[in-house]
Amino acid sequence: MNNKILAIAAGITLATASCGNSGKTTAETETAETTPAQELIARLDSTVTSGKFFFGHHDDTAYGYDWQYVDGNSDVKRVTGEYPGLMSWDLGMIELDSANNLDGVPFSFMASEIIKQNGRGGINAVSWHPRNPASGGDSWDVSASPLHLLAQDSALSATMDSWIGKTADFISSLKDAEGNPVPVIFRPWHENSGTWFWWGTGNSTPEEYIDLWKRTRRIFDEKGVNNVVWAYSPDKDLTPEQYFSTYPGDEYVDILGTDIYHFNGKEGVEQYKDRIKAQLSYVTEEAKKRGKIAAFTETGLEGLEMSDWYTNVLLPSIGGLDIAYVCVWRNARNEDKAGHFYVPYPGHPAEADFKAFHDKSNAIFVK
Ligand code: BMA
Repeated sequence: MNNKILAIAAGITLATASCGNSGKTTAETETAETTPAQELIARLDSTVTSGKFFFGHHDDTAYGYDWQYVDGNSDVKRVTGEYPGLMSWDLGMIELDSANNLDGVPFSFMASEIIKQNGRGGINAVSWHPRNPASGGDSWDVSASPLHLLAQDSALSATMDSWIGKTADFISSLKDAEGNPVPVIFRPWHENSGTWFWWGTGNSTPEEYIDLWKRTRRIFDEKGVNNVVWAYSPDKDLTPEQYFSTYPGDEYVDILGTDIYHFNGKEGVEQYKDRIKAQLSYVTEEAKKRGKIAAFTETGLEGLEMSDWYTNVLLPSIGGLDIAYVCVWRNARNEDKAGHFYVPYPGHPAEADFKAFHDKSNAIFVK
């Protein structure tokens, strides 16, 4: 824990801004107020210190295996009795002023669920799968590489700025009933070490990628957004050198994360465990050295074909790692995307195991 976090945890206001002071504007630096982002950082840090971690689920209250938009519903809650401690959401399509995100979740619904989750003592994380601003395709369309073009193409650059601005406006609009900004973890430009996104490897140089982060931070800072905790989350199988080759820098990032999925069911267990051990060991170590938080930003076994996955695969894989949260991906409605779910629903064979994970582990869920 660095001194800044200690000071915040102790409720002491700070005289100077330093690395990772997300969204701290000049005015705030002068008055040395603790920002909502700093409060969330301190909370995440004390969570790690206590040996606990938030359990996260993407789009938790929007839809589940066999339902959608039922007030208060959640597959996690149906099985465990509680909501996940962290809810994850995605801003893809906000850049086009769409009413709904890429998976159909209305942004108005998302905003109210983020506020509700904050009200129950939970936390929220937000990713972003934006369209490809050069081709008009989706995040996975790598037929054009906008990051190679940004420096020369002023129209494209203006589009990029306005798109980032829309995410900043959405996030800064999140306020509780008293009008206080609700802090969120923002995890833009994720899985960039993979080749599947237009901002990823093969479609950008490390320099261009880092510039994109700096651009993103500049736009948020210019707007005075003070409720963002910034998460960096490349994908699996990276040496520390590779992981840090696209790292924007300690002044731009608060959370060192990584996305690692479990593939190939039972046969893939060892590979999954090895991948976690190899990467999250140095990620947690580096986070400590730099006064940052570490997190397992995305994971899961699609379709949960192993009924003991939570207690026998996930838990032992992350045991002993100082991470603030682990987040699994969404339970798509089976009729929309068959078999695309990561937590059990009532009646699924992994139900009892997930309940045991809830009851007996240090994972944080909320009422
Ligand atoms: C992927 C899948 C897609 C979804 C995308 C963005 O992992 O779940 O169906 O559209 O994430 O949420």
